[in-house]
Amino acid sequence: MTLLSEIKDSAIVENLKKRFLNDWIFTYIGPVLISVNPFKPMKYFTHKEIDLYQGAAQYENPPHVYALADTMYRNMTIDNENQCVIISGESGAGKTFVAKYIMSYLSQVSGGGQTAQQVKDVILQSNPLLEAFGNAKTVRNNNSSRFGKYVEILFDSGQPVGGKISNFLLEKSRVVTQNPNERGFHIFYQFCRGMPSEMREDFGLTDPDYFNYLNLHQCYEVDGTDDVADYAETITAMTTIGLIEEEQGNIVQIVAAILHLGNIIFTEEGNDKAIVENQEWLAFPAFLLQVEKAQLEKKLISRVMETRWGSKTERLDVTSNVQQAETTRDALAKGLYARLFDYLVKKTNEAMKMKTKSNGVLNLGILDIYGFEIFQKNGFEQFCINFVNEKLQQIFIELTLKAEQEEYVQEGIQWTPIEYFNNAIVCQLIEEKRPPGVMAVLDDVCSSQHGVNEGADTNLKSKLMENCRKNQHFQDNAQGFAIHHYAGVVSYNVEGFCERNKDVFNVDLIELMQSSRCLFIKNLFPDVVDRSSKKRPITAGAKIKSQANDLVKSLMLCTPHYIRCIKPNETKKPLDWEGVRVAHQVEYLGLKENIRVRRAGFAYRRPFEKFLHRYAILTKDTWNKWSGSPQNGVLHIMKSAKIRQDEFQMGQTKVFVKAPESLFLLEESREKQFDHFARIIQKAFQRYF
Ligand code: AD9
Ligand code: MG
Repeated sequence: MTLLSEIKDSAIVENLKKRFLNDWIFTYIGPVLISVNPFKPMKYFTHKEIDLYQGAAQYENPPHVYALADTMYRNMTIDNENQCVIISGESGAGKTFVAKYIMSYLSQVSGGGQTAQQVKDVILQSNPLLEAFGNAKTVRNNNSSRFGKYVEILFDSGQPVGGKISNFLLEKSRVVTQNPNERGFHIFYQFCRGMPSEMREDFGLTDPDYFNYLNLHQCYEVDGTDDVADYAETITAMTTIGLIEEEQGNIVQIVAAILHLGNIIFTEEGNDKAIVENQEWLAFPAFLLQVEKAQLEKKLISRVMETRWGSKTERLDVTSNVQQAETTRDALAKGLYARLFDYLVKKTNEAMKMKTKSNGVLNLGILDIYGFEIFQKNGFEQFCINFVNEKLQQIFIELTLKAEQEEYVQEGIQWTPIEYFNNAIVCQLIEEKRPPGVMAVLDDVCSSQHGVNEGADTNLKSKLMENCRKNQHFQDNAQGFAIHHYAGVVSYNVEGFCERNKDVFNVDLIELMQSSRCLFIKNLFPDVVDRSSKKRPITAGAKIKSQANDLVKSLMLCTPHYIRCIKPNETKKPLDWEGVRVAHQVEYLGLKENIRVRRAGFAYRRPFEKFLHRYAILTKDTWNKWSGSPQNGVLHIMKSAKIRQDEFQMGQTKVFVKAPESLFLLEESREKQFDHFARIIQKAFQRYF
């Protein structure tokens, strides 16, 4: 890309198109990898390519995700630095696919014994397991990640010794409802269809259309997905991460219980009071959850209120109306599912926990989150998803566009600044405390609410108008508000924002689950129930904000790599190129600015000391005995390696090299020199023995 004769969006799109239609899905902008979703299997992911890319310099082979994975792995082992790769792009652009290629590459090139093999198996198998429970068909993507994850692999001397997965905000509302043409999480269909029939009977699992949580829009099939085959894969994955048969049974039990909860329907008895329409519906979910049927009923249709008279506290059962009972039922289903998901992540982490302590451990992180989304109707979940994407774009801008240019100025390198859109202003609009951004206003409205408050969302809308309208990226509209995100304008419908943000799993439901005779279920709810506590539980918005900021902090401690995924069409078909869609992505991903900074700038920079340390072997004068300043040492090496004067510049503390070719030249000379030494040593060795 940096060699294009003219750097403008249309030329970038044209270049990507040519490559795409010739089956080249990868392209570089310097070290940044662009990946265009081919929507068909490509033939260059075999053992041959693994061999080809292993240890090869970037320029030797066509662009490939294996090359990026190899660079990360080598940087880590050679420079002793933690590495991370940030994979971004909109929903369906191929992030999860590319993340899996990286994991498989690393697992194949890194050696190790039994422990390493165990870590690799768990990491690879965590993919089908967490995808079964955390992915679903959406209109954008048939296998859309509905949670974010950061997978860290720990290495000691280049061998995997452990791993850790951090998960972010699962879209749990999908358990109870979906948009038209979308499904719930894959696992529901896998269990209903793939399980042996006698087992299915035990859990009351039948066709998905029997369950209210799945039959809302009658969407059951997904192109290219075989729920029966995937069921077998999920079971294998569970076994690999160490879930024994009994635990697997408990998991099925919970998933089935959730589906049966959804079939409990309420009706009004008069006086705005909900009752369960048919008592028979209660028995089976109560059995699966191992709780008393009467208790389940009571907790669904009433709630405990406490009133205080002086030092005395009185507990009162208050009946719910139909809508409140439905909300409670759905809250139980969502809460159970979310806890089950966290449990699976916890078990996966336990299975790849480092066994022995070591000081030399380095980590390599792979970030694959849900991509930027615009639907017809966008709710609280889209708001959170798009916020996290906004934060990742911010890291990219900070590190590749801003920091790079600032460094040139700091180091006194000649430089003409390049303009770019900095989305910090959008992040502020969402997460700033003062003046309050959308999240702060939302938390404020939620905290002033007591119990179920029907006008909360409307109140939110007017409060947002009051506080945020000065920001030019904020707009008011009929259903709620719109945000001008870096990737486009998204209209959010405020309906349900307050309830989803409060995310209360009420104390009554926790007590109910703690009364379960099934230890597995009981253990999912270790919460200490304190009704008198005035402390408000953390809101979903506050949680995702702090998770996103923690994530940014850990990413900033690593040497970052970037993959920018592009979705070529909406049809999900191979060789279909929608130029306008691609142009939009090229624009908002900032590829043009990225190329400009890259081309006008320097491909490589290193502090003088580090450079000298690495290339001292190239000259007799510098090898082991350089007594001059590191800066002069660098100049001496450059001169003897015949790197042209206009190919590099000396800054205050670092040397900047323009084109990667000069660097490759240095690397090659270094390798030759090593070979030369190796031969001398070998000869000496032979002579001696
Ligand atoms: V989301 O934000 O999780 O909704 P992703 O993760 O960006 O999204 P994903 O990797 O799931 O997208 O890719 C979507 C689909 O495109 C996959 O299920 C494949 O069918 C297809 N795909 C993506 N990348 C490749 C590839 N390199 N080769 C073949 C691919 N097919
Ligand atoms: Mg994904």
